[in-house]
Amino acid sequence: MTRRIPLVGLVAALAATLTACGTATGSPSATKTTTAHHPAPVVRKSAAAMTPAEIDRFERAYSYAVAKGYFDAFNDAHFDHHRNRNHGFELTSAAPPTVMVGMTPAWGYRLLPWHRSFVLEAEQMLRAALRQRDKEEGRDPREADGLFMPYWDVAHDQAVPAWVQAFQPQGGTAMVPPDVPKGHPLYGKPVGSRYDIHFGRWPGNNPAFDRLPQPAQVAGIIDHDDFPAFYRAVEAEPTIVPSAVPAAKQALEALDRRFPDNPDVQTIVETLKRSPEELKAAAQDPDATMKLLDAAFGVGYLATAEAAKPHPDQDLINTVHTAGAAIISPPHVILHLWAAGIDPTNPTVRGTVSNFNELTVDPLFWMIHTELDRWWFTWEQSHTGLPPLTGEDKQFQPVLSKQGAWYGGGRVHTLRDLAPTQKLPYRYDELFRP
Ligand SMILES: [Cu+2]
Repeated sequence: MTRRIPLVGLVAALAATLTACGTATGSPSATKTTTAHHPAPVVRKSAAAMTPAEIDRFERAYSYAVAKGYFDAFNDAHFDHHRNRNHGFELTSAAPPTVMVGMTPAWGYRLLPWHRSFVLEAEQMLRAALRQRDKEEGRDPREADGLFMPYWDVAHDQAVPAWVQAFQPQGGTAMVPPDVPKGHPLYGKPVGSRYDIHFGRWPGNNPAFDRLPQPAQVAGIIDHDDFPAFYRAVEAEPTIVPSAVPAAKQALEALDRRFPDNPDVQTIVETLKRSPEELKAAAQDPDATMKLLDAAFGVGYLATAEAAKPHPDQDLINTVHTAGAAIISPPHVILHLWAAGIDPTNPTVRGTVSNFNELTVDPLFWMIHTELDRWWFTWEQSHTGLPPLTGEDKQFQPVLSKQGAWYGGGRVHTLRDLAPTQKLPYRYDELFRP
């Protein structure tokens, strides 16, 4: 059972957060109130609020780690969904992308704790990488102690922060995934063989996914009472925008005339006939969610493919856009697809952060997941529910011990380490506020 924490608990949690912030910035009054037996938690900041020195430190660590191939093990871990059971839904490499569904509900409930442990491993690895680089370059390696993974405050920024967009680290390898479409540079290479990642990021350039979540929408997600409902709002539950439905229906009729018998168009038409209650019920059924997401990708791809033509039919693109405006996909997939975008010259090539086999070399991947983690962190300040996991599903080892040993990581994280937030070695500079 989940219940709201009484106000006193909330105030205490907020006070702890504020204390942590004060400590990190060196405020002497805050230092006095820090308990002696815990090192001060690292404070993760919004990427858009980082100082030039913090950005420089992060970029030096990150570009070095990518060039050295230190993210290769992270790429492979993220891609190995059978070992990690780390998503309720993930994307294939096909064009249009299709959805793979986790084999049990636990795969979905593991999304947030698994990525929480994954970011912790990455932070630890980046600190070790920076110490290495600092020693090579004769700098003071102690600067690495304060390195943190920033978050992308996507609802307020409504764009990729400028320094992040300019930062596109080169290097790293990944495994060739199945389902690579014809026309893609990896098409025909043996599945599982390694290739050098060609970094790509075209934020906003995906006609089907060109709207980011708004602050009020995120606040609504954080308002869900129990963990499963909160999780589904993050990863599984589409939202209908009633004001956009009439125009969307007209647009779908036009698409239906132009592409008769297109099953994806039919699926969206049927979905728009449903009530919000019916949609909520459907979101509990992974197969129904998969069908809807696949249909949204399929309809969206009508515009994607059109946009890549030498003389695109702007009318068709607009019609797809209007049809899509009535259904908002869950934010997890939107953040990946919006940030990655699509290569304007080749619609089969999506940006790095939407390819589940290679996305860890893009710092935006981590900033997306620290943002989702911040939503969960915020939710946890006023709710007591834990992910409903049992047995082995309560353990998370994103990086194997032999791969993580060099940076002191690769350990098993338990759900008790990861939630609730009190035992975490980090805080956020701010909880999510609409
Ligand atoms: Cu992921």
